[in-house]
Amino acid sequence: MKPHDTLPYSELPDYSDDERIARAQAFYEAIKTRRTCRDFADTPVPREVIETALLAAGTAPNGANHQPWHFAVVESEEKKKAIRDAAESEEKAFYEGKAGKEWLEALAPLGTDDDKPYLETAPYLIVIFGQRKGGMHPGEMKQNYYVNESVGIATGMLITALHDAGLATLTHTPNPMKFLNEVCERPANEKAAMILVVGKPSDTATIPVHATIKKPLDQISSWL
Ligand code: IYR
Repeated sequence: MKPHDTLPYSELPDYSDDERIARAQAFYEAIKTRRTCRDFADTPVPREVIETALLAAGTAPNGANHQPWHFAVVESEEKKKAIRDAAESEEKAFYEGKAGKEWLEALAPLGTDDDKPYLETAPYLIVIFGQRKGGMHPGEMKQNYYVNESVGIATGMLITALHDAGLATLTHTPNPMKFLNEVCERPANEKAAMILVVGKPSDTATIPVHATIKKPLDQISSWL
């Protein structure tokens, strides 16, 4: 192995325990107000907010630091319509039976259906692709590692950054998503993971009560 360069681990602030507790609490209070939104306003959002949130997502831990993701930011009316049309026809088949009874029953309290007007109304659709091959540098076609995990973490950080900037999101996963390569002009080594719909909620947006019920700590964790 060649020796590699290192830097001191110095950027993490050394809070007191009390500060850490207060900060953890404040972050929880802020993030627990995040809600999936299914009714967006067409109000524009500055591109710079999206760019900076994408830079934040791009700092996510990932396999071999190959950063195996691509974020296609769709803002043109024409592309948004193409995505809506294709997604709605996939979703129609899903809701008309492809999903199966158990899945449709699980979704009933969310009130979702195959009508997805927000795919055209929201100012941005960020189509998130995982790169099966790539590497760190442009033009490389190396094997990438832990692509799904890396993309999942980056997406979580993107949602968190956008929420912190006061924007609502919706994770949308039409199935299958192959059509997104063509609409977003992405190569075959990339696979769409999801569409993140981004914008401001409409004045009349609502949330299903079902979605507000979160498992308590003793159900989501154990201490060994
Ligand atoms: N992709 C569909 C269905 C859907 C599936 C799950 I699991 C959800 O939590 C919500 C929706 C849709 O977008 O309607």
